[in-house]
Amino acid sequence: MKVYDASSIRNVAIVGHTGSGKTQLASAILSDAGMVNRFGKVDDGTTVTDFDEEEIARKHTLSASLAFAEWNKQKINLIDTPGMGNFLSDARAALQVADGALVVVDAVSGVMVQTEKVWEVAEELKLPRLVVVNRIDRERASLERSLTSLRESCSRTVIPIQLPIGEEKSLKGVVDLVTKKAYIYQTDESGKFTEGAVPGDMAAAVDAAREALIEMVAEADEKLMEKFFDAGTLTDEELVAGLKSATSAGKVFPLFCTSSTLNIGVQPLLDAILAYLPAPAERAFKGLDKGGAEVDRKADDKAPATAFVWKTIADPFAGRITMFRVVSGAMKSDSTILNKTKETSERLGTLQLMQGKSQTAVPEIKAGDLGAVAKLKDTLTNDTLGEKADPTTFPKMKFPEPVLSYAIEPKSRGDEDKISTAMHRLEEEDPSIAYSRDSQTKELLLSGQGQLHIEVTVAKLKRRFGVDVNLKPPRIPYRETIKASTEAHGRHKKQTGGHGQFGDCKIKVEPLARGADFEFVDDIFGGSIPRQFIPAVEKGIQDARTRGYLAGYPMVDFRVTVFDGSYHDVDSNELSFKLAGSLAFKDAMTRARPTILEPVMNVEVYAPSDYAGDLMGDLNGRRGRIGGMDTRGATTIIKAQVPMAEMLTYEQHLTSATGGRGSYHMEYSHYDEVPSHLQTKIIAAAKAERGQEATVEE
Ligand SMILES: Nc1nc2c(ncn2[C@@H]2O[C@H](COP(=O)(O)OP(=O)(O)OP(=O)(O)O)[C@@H](O)[C@H]2O)c(=O)[nH]1
Ligand SMILES: [Mg+2]
Repeated sequence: MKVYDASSIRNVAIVGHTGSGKTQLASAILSDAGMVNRFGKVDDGTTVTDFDEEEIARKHTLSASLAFAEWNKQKINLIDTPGMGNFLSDARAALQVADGALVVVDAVSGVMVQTEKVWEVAEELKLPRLVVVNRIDRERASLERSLTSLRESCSRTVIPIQLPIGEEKSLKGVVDLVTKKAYIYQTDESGKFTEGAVPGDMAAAVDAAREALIEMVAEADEKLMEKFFDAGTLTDEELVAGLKSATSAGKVFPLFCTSSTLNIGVQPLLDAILAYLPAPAERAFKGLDKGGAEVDRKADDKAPATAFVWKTIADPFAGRITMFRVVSGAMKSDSTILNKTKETSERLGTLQLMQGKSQTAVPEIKAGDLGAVAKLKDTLTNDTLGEKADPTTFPKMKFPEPVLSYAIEPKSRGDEDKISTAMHRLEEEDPSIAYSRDSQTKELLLSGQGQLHIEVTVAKLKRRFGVDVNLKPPRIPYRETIKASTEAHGRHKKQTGGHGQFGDCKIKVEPLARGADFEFVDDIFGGSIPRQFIPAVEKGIQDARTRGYLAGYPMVDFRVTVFDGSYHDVDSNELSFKLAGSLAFKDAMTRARPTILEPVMNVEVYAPSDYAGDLMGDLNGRRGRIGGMDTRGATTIIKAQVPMAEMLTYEQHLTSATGGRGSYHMEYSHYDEVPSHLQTKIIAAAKAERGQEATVEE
């Protein structure tokens, strides 16, 4: 295996909405570049990049994976990423270590919700992008509609540099607008093609599209603009050079047409990756100096060795696999390096290049390249590896906070300990999940980005670590609050033989605005309660409010003012005042009109417009408030606010209602009062649960 340097590598993240054909495209690339013997198919579970059993079974990418193609003596590193919303954090990580992206769009549905999300991330990272309109062989595919949606939602400067020859099933190949050549493909998925003249009936369309391309490129550069005005056009050399600099600068986004199942249009895309996307040598990587200021790190292999860890895989056999980008210098097998983040030393074993799951051992990996190593002891995702004298570290990627929790319990009792070890390994692999134990209910909680995310994590737990768990219905993080102000009294008095107990306080409770949480005010004048006992009163109220009043959920958004009380010289102590506080709280609740709050989510649903009416009806039935509707091409976007409790089954509903063509995104918005008839159910459920626990404890 040749060692590539920073000028002969391209690091490309393949991103886009689920089902757009990213994995299939990666497979066609690897096949056409001769990296694999057979053309792998997503539908047969034979691609290089979807190798995980769970991915094969579900026919979706669930985790980013790395492969490479050698093309014209250059190395193209491909990172295939998940397009489903639950797993998007891996696409973010991939974009972080790439120097360019292929944004893949389905030619039938155009831009979808995750297309926009990944586009935004690429924009933040100022990453050059090529757009691939894939699945152009499908019925109702349309370059024109896809382009319109791309221009509306992503950028005005997305510009075709190819046109497809033939439509839908009769797709034959593509015309390259730069060279004005036609590539006609064989129909046997071999990727073989012949080069020829532009078909006569396309001549006018090709001229017009080429004109538009030249104008767009000229617009991105003042000097070219002048030339364009003088000569009325650009030369081929000017066009190619202009396209390269405009693409590298993120000013223009060239668009390609492919069918990755029929293996059409792939080689021109590979040529374009080399021609228009920057090599690591041409693009600095952002680092931080000692004081935290941004510094540019060039991919210079003579500079001190440093690497950024963008992903960790929890393999039950190989142990931890650490995936990194060598930012500068070179990493060597069987050497020692520092983990700058943890300030520990790491022994590197044999460095590996990854081709999906298969690994090739290499003696060194140079600046700009992506590689992996197994069995590091302390190193995790987001860490910087480097040399002692070099102060640079790399900024940490942010992972999304979990939005949904399920309680899990092991099927066999002996697995309790195993669960926590395995879950910690999986948390290392996927920082967007969280594992904890509920301090109130003692349940084990698994939190993630959505139901599918949780299910996949549970499947990994079983398959990789042999731990089988039951998923219990997710818990909604309800809260309680009050609707009325009142005054209340709590007195704790006990006389038993010697020392007695005495605490007494009067409080006022009043509702506060939503989101204000809890306030405690000490309004005691004249020493009716001695200073040292006020914190005890507060503690008593705090404990009582976190246990809730109606259904055991923490009480929020209210103020308690303690304004009077009395004490006994001998019998008063902290415990007595704590109990008095808690009694006063309970007394207050009988008049303060306590109520239950539930989280409400902002929901955006994307689906073909034919389904809009039904989907809105369904959202109404879920107590949703429709906030607006938007159409983009053939897609309708519905915005609504829906209680979280009603959204737990939404994923399955949307999939079956739209035949898998709809998708949605949701995030937390605010807390709102639960309608009273539902409160009764929540209270009954809480009682039943507590009753059950009581019998278990007996
Ligand atoms: N007709 C047609 N089908 C395609 C094409 N590319 C992919 N497909 C099919 O579309 C489905 C999804 O393809 P994938 O490559 O798994 O899509 P993906 O973008 O990787 O999806 P995620 O991994 O979920 O993000 C599979 O059934 C593919 O066979 C294409 O160009 N034409
Ligand atoms: Mg995929």
